[in-house]
Amino acid sequence: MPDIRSFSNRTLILLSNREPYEHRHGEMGIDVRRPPGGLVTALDPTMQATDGVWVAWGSGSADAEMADHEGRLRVPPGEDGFTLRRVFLTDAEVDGYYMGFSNRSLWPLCHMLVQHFEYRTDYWNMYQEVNAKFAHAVADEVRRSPQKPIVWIQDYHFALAAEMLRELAVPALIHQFWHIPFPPADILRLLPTGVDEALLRGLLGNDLVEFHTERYALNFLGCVAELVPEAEIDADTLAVHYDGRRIDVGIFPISIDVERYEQLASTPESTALVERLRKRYASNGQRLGLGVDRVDYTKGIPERLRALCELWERHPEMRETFTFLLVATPSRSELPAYRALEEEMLATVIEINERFKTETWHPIVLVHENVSADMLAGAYRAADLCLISSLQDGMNLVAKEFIACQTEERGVLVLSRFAGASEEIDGAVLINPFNLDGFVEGIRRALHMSEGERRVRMHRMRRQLHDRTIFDWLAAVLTRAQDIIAEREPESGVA
Ligand code: GDG
Repeated sequence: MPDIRSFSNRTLILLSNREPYEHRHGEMGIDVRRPPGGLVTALDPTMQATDGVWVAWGSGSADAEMADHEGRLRVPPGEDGFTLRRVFLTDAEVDGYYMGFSNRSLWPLCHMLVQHFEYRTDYWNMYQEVNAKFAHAVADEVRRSPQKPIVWIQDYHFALAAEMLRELAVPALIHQFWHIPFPPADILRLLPTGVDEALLRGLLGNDLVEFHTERYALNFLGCVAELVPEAEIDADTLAVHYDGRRIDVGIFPISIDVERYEQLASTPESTALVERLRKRYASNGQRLGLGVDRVDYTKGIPERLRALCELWERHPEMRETFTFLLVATPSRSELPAYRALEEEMLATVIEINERFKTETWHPIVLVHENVSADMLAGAYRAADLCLISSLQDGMNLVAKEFIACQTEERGVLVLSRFAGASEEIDGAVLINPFNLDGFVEGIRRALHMSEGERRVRMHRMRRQLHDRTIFDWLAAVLTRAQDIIAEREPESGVA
């Protein structure tokens, strides 16, 4: 757990697009939903201990009626932990800021998948307006705060918020975690001239900008060096001198709540699933492979299906002995590129199954829906192999969840070298999803790996993961923020 004692004279004000609790009208009245993901769980204790404020988009159908006239309410529901400040958006704002600039422009650009990049001036205008709207809500919370706050911005939805907060003269340390890759300047420059620079200046409003890997941090510094003429880069200490200030750039690979996944993998429900899956697909020398993704073009799902198809084509002995379970969760289906990908995936799965199926066996078992966390954990534990084929991926938490759930240490992680996780995890079989032959060989190698080698690799990865949980990540980020305050305000007594 992060050491937050020395933090107790600061309020943590967090800004993210997704809210930690969402109220929706359900059949039985109003339901509250907590989005899946470790960030909310990890932050809850810190938010409560610092009496923090979480500012986020109020996206639920019953969100407004559960909050006061300023969009504020106390959460967790029924408890008096911290304040959630909901910012409500019009349909036009959601279209332009979220669907538009965030997900059609920045998401593909940062993942360097330029064929999906779309820019429209109205997306950009709305992104600026909505960033300003959130910045005003954060500034208001800073003003209300009885003690000096720390503002922590999450992700690419808010590239402009830090600079806007600075213009509003908000007296707080401001830092931002960027969850996705940061592209090199040649890619960022696909934005219209001036928009690329405006994004960088927006991020330079922070006191500290955090990335998962050194590669993304260096890309960011490279972009600043090329596109913000008066900024001075200090590549040795990873810092930028700009506008009379020093902006630190930090490397903080995110992780998961490891113990929670271990526990999830041994609930009675998941244990029953493990037994069912192993009996059906992984007994008598058969093997079970697994993929878990949101259906997103960054995850390399067609590339993975192509490699699997080639494996069964070139190595007929793998037919009936190797089955692949594909858990593909619908995502962003309002966007045409995601609908097209979904159709392609469904058609390819049918094609592969038609081509290789026998009377008793289908090569791919597709689960095309959101599954519960303990079912997911059971699948991770049952699998002999987990295949991650991202074309680009900030970190990829599936890799870490698989490792956490592999309590029997039998499985092999086959991991794209374009996932941030590949720069941290030591023990996976690395593949390049753009190299079909190498990808097929990687899967074969994993399937033929001796039990001893599998165990040694998985044991090593599990040990590493235990030393780097999401709580260690949070502690490292918050400690760095406190160190910066202590350097700048020695009288604050923070350190
Ligand atoms: C972004 C960055 C970075 C998926 N299907 C189900 C389900 N999931 C969960 C997984 C995992 C999460 O969704 C996906 O996390 P990833 O890290 O793989 O990817 P993004 O959603 O793209 O996240 C990424 C991350 O931010 C954190 O910084 O690692 O690179 O792109 O936790 O388990 N969960 C459940 N049912 C499903 O069907 N319960």
